[in-house]
Amino acid sequence: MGQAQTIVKPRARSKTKTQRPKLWKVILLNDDYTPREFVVQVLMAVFRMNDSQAYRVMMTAHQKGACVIAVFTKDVADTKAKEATELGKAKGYPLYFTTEPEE
Ligand code: TYC
Repeated sequence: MGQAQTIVKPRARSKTKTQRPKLWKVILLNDDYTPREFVVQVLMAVFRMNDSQAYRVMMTAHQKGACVIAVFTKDVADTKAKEATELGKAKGYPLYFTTEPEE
């Protein structure tokens, strides 16, 4: 009697790659009415910046029209942009934060 042969079929290679979630930018837009100091306070409160970081971001938006603040998952970006925009709205300022996907 011949020996039984066990044929081991190679298993398909697992192709599970970890998908990174797409990140979204939160962008601060300039306007002519919101006081600079208030913009700085909102950046510190919502985006956990220190005062020199917040001042630099505010001045960039002030001079260039807009400034990317940070990137987050979509949910966090949307929530923070909304929260920061609401803080301005509550004071009657047109301060506006928007989001857009990273390439
Ligand atoms: N341009 C505003 C002013 O001169 C200050 C300001 C800066 C407002 C940045 C919004 O995103 C902004 N009072």
